[in-house]
Amino acid sequence: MRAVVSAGSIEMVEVARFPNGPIERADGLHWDIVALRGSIMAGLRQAFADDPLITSIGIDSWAVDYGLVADGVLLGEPFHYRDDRSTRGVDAVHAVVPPRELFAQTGLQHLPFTTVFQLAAETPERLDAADHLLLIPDLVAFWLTGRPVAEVTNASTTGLLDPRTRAWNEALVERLGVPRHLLPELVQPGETIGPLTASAVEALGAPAGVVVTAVGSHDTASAVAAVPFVRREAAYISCGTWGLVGLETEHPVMTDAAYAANFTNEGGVDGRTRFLHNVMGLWLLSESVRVWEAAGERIDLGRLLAEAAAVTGPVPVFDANDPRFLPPGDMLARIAAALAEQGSPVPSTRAALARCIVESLAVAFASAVRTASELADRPVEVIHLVGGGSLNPLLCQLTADRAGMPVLAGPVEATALGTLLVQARAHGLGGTLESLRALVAQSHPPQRFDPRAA
Ligand code: LFR
Repeated sequence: MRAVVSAGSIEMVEVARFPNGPIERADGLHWDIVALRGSIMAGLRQAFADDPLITSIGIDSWAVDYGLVADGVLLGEPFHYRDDRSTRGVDAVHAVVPPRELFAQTGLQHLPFTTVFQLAAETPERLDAADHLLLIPDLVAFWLTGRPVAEVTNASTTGLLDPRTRAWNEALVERLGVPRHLLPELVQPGETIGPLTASAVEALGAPAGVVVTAVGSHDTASAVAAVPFVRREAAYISCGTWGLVGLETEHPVMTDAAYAANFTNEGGVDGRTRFLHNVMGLWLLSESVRVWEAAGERIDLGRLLAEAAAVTGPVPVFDANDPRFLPPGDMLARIAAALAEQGSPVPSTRAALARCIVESLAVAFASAVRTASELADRPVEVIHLVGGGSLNPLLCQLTADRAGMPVLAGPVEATALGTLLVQARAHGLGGTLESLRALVAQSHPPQRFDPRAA
């Protein structure tokens, strides 16, 4: 995306979009980092060709995954968090720091793929060889500027940051034997990471003076920064591959109840806390579509969802939080098994199965909103649903129905808006997070879905 932002408007244009997903290698699931880098560089080159007045670049991606860098060179393709090697690391970490204590130290929900578990599954040789551990957006910033940093919102997903001080948790790092020198200097959203290197300037055809600016480099942090909240009694759902459901709070919620409910305290822009729960998200649907397409079907998603909306009669629901749905593979078989185990009928048509998936997501979303509200002791009267899921009217309507409150859908590009607004603010726009959100509300008015009577 590229954009021109002023006090009254955001003009945003999509420059490039490219596929990105897990690839199977002999040693497990990875990211095709060479292809990713090529697509990023081509997109940036195009952006500068389209608008030579661009002054700043901001970078975000999914969380937790990292590259190890030695002498400026990446040591192999980063692993994908859906690779199951990290489950080996879970036991190793818990043997040193039991789960309840780990929550007290990090504030994080247990997810088997958190960076700290991935690191525990690394070989000591690879860790010893490396100079820096760089989360994916920090790796891209390193390629562009030569400066190794750790942007704090994404660092908050590693399981190595103290959520209260927002500094590396030195004692924990030492106890777990993570080589301290791997963890770079932390930077805050809005800080300048640095100018482009001479070779980046040349490769991108960039004008003089362009800098890389830190943004909420965790995609969910940027999405939450751009939620057009108009009142405090509101929850958000950032819904794409994942559904991240929760509240923005002033402080982490580190209670026993938050631990028991497996809620997380990730770092937000401007020192806010993203108190939320990871729900499996539209991955359930996209993996199902992948299975159908692998069998030779061509799926028109819009049509499938329209048919799913027209399904009548009782719809079975399954637990969308079940960890069995995490890895890639035959999603249809896993959903069928989950339904059969609980004695529910397995839908026999594609439309009915799509309805069952979306209905199950809506149930999980509504439940996470209720839990977040209870745990943070804050009333919630409206839900903002941003990201790709906001284009799915069935999901928005069913979430409103199940939660018994209005859903305000959009913007779909909340993450991009969050990265652009934080850059614009750092480079002269000024303002508070609330004024940035007001700008989003004005430029991207959400679509309202009222709950229907049961
Ligand atoms: C969403 C997201 C989630 C994180 C998951 C894995 O894209 O960043 O916030 O838990 O991906 O990194």
